[in-house]
Amino acid sequence: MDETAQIENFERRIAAGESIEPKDWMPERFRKQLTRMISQHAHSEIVGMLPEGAWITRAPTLRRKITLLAKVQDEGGHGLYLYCAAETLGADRSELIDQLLAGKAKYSSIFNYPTLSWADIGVIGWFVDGAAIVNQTMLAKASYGPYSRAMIRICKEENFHKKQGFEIVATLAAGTPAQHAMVQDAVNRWWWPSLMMFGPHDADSPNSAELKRWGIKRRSNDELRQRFVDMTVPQAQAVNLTLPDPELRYNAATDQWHFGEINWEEFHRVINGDGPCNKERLQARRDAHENGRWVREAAEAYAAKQQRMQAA
Ligand code: BYC
Repeated sequence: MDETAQIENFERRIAAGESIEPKDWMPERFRKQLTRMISQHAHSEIVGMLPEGAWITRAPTLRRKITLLAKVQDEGGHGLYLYCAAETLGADRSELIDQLLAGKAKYSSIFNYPTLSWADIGVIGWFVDGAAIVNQTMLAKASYGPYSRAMIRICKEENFHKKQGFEIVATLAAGTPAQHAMVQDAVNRWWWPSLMMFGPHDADSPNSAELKRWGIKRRSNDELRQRFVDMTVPQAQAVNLTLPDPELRYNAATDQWHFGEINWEEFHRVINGDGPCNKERLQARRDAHENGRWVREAAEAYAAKQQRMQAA
């Protein structure tokens, strides 16, 4: 088959809802886009362990501590599934990690904000995992098999993460006036960065058209952001918290919540390395990588020894 026929065949399979698997023919551009997106997603999971990890030692009860520990470990596991999915496209995991450590790879903007109080842990579960579920439930239907299968497993765990977060929020919101104020403050700080997680407006999203054409993204950035807002506003009302947007109002004609404009200047600053915690996050990953060097070297030496013994 010549390349035009291969592309036609590939697009026909996608249109028929078939899953593309690692050994199937795929356009180089499809491979490149997926490697970009999956590796950014993997980095986000790993860097995403840091803001919440900072509260493991300060969790208010043993039960909260065990739950948070499990959640942060889950994020590490998600990163590993996703690096494996990127490897099925021919990417080299150590190169991907080097790109992250060199500050050349993107990861989700949300993880460049600080966790200032215990209430932030609840709000991250509610907003950040909530936004991730909206996005990843769509990606669970992506046309690339290893990515969509990773998403199905990840979404199951994210649902538990969201519930634990909302339970913390509901408890604090129904607590003392000081606890209510603490959780309201966390909501005020995390709301807008959570909306930024969905990426730029559709008209300003250079990758969306290609990703949609090849069935990787089935919904646009703006559609998913709207879905998240519509889902979250009633949840905030149910626990007597307000969202920090004076323009927020229900539109009966569309049955949707209208919301104000995101600060895109802040978004671009954060994704280009100048958010409140970008430097701290990268330094923490570099330190972890360096501190783990002896483990990698020991594992490699052990594997080499096993190979020598088998060959002898
Ligand atoms: N942050 O053309 P666009 C989690 C970049 S972790 C940073 O719309 P695309 C969790 C974008 O990459 C959840 N960068 O891009 C973990 C592109 O840059 P390049 C993370 C962003 O790919 C721990 C440029 O802007 N989820 O759940 O069509 C604890 C133009 O954008 C962001 C994923 O990674 C951003 N927010 O759409 C708790 C999901 N937005 O590469 C929870 C997978 C945009 O051209 N990824 N950019 O230089 C996606 O769904 C899509 O890649 C995005 C962006 C919606 C993020």
